[in-house]
Amino acid sequence: MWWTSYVQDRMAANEQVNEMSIQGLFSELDGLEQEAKDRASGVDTEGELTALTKDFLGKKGRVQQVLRGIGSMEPEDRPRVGARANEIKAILEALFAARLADLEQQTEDRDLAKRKLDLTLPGRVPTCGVAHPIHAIRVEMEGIFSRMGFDVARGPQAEEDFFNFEALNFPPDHPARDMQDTLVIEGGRLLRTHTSPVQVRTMLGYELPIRIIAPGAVYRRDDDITHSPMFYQIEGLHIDKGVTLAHLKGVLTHFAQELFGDGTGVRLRPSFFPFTEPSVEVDIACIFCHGDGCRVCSRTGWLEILGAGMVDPNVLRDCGVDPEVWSGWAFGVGVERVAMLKYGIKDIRLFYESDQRFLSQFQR
Ligand code: 2NM
Repeated sequence: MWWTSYVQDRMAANEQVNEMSIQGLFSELDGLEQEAKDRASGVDTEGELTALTKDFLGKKGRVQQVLRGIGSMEPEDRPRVGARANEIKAILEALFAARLADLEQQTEDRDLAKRKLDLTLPGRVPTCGVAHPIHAIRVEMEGIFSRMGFDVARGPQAEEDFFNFEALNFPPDHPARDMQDTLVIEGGRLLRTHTSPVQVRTMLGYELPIRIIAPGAVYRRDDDITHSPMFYQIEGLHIDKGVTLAHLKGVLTHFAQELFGDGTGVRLRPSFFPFTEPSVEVDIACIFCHGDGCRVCSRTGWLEILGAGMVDPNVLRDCGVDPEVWSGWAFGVGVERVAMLKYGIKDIRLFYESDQRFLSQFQR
């Protein structure tokens, strides 16, 4: 029939038109992809990229417009075009995301380049000051005696001969009184050679009984690796009725064991001081070889750490204390010597040189 071939012709023609417009659509989509790529690489700011993204992928964007046209296509053509449009959408999403990451990195790089402060550097650890080892040991020793009931007494470092020597039973010709050994200053005073004058002042000025320690700087004409012209001492004085050498040994044993550890051996040896009778040297069992004998203790197994004794009745009398009623003992210990033994320091001068490399090792 005439119309049959007409309809067939029309249908074929329609299909051809259809195929042509679909091809047009594909090349339009290809163009879209290329254009998006070109424009994305030309974008300089995040704001421009946001606008570009909206232009291509937004609700009314170019890709969406293509997808909207799908409704008017033949049903069998829709999937092909839809799939291609979605593929381009995914490509563009990835493209824009990558470009955004680039721009963000660029912004951060520019920002860092402008900075004088580098906030990525590790912080400086604040250094904390430490107590000087001599101070720390002195505080430790003061603590031991104060827990045993001793008060801390102080006195002048520029002393009178009377308090430093005369009242302490030093005969006028005693070698320590020689100007060669004692540092003498203007105005008829001397620099105290021990803190005993503090004990004298306490006996003269305070009620009995007495239980004190006198820590502080003392001065002697001495200068080598174990002696310094200025050093620190702690002296102790205990006066009461019925006080004996046994109390002295008990107190000093407790002191030595607190400082050097439980079980540290202590022994007394006879000695001589002008202000005590009897006088003793107090040794501790060598903290390095524990009594076996080593270089530090000269193979004796013992280390001398302090001097002590029963206060001489002449001293008590000169200081206004009746030796028929009262008795007492005294001791003196060098702070540097204890610190040198405890920390194994060979040269006393290290304590006074303020070298941070030395001092910072005493962080507690
Ligand atoms: C020492 C050794 C022995 C001592 C004596 C006195 C005083 F004032 F009571 F007589 N004060 N310190 C004394 C005794 C000091 O130092 C090695």
